[in-house]
Amino acid sequence: GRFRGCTVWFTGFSGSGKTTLSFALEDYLVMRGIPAFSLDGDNMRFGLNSDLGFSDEDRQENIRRVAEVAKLFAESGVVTLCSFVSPFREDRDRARKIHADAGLPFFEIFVDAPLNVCEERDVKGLYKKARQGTIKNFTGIDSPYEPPLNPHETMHTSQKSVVECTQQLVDLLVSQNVL
Ligand code: GGZ
Repeated sequence: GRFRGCTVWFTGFSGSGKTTLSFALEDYLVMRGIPAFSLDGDNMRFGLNSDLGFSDEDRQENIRRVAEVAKLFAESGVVTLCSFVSPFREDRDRARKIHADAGLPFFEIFVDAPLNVCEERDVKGLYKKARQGTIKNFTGIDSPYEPPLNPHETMHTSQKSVVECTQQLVDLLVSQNVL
């Protein structure tokens, strides 16, 4: 088949649904024989980036390393799905540039669930801890989030099902000649 390597970059609050969408899209692609792989905090922050925390500087370095790894995956022909809060525009722009310089497509997806919805979900109980002050620098509570100004797609995960969101992403990849 033809070359499809690219990176789909999901950004949004903790609990917004980034990883859920990434896994759903990965399943969809792999079932159709298209190599796809998900990178997120769970497989990056415990290994390669285990030396990094959540200060602005550490997040910047986290995103830089992830972007370099994603570039390599994409270069190898994989549809690389990155789910990171990635709260800073500058860091996401740098990730895009790393791909652009290598001639690889990069799609920024804003996973846009309102903070109060993410906080109500509180899957890991982290918002509660952030409100209590047990966790510091939590995005949306005491650390900023800069929404994308011009994302390729915005996913309203509080209003749409996972299936609907996945279809929206597939439509994007088709329109961008990845699929
Ligand atoms: C934000 C935090 C924090 C702080 C721990 N702020 O819902 P999760 O648990 O699984 O996703 C969050 C994840 C964020 O890691 P990232 O690598 O995506 O962050 S960044 O892109 O900003 O570097 C959350 C958990 O780690 N977590 N502490 N203080 N999220």
